[in-house]
Amino acid sequence: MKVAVVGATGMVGSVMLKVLEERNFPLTELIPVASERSVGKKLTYNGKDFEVVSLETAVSMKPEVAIFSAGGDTSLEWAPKFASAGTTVIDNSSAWRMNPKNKLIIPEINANLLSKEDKIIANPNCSTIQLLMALKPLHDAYTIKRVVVSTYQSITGTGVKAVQQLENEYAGKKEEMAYPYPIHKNALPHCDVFQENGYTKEEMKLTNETKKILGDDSVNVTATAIRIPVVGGHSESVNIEFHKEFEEADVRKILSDFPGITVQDNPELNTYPMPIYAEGKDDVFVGRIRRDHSQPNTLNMWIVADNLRKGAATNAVQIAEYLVEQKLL
Ligand code: A2P
Ligand code: 11C
Repeated sequence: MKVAVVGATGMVGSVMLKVLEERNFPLTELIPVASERSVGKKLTYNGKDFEVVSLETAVSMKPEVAIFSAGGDTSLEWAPKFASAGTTVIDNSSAWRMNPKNKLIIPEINANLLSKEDKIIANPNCSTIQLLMALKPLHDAYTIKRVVVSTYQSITGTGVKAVQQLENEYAGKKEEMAYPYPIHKNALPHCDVFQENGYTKEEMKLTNETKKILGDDSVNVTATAIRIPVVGGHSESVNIEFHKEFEEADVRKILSDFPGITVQDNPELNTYPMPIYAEGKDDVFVGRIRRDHSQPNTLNMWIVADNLRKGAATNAVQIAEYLVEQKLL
């Protein structure tokens, strides 16, 4: 199978190559794609060198699958061109997520919606994926009424430029900045751009993508997204109000039984999820599970995952694996 990775030289793209390799994806030819400035550059995959090509060349090579992580504008312009050439696109940008014609997929939750007709499939936002992995089994059991989430997001979510900004700040260098303020020793209540309603785009992704993935507009989500000087993963403090009553022990069991979730929760031993543990792992880690004593049927918890893995590359590769397994390509 020919697989194109669009944005292969980027933060998420390089993890995609690693994940495809680790999971032994049935790939016969890798087509790494990036901007014109990277064409000709060599990338190593499974010990072999592959040359970066342009988008135009990649379309003409008619790959079976193209996994995109090169920004929304590139996806908007190029995903339809690949789709017209018969390629199934799995897109990691926000370009197609809320389009009613495109499916928004987390394989553990709703891969069953996919069919051969889906030529541009959307990968949800990283902070949405890890949230939904924990919400879905609890929604099935207790019906969620409202979620209040605050995120603590890794700078890797912004891309290479943000990692460079932090390194420049460590070195005391004044160079081009990815953020409007220093990120070293700071916390920015600002992920992605501000919208007219006072929320950022990242915050509204958490609200809108949740409703679409659960297929339930009655689930209310209000979010505050914060950027912190961390690499390795996004963390989320989550307060969930249910329609039905729950027992804490049952919540732990439901979460532990869900594929892709690891419960790390033992306050006596200071065991709880942290980005330094989640980094490089594919699971979503859940801890600090406790009843909210301030109102009925409400739960608090803390969710951490590697935003470049389950939040992006791993989820996209899992979609591709599902398409292969179910013969949907
Ligand atoms: P390049 O390395 O040539 O700039 P990140 O999110 O880490 O910044 O990475 C973005 C990825 O998307 C990189 O691989 C980058 O390639 C690629 N990219 C950015 N703009 C384009 C474009 N217009 N066409 C193709 N690839 C692009
Ligand atoms: C962040 N969630 O950490 C973003 C990165 O819509 O796919 C990915 C943006 C997106 O800032």
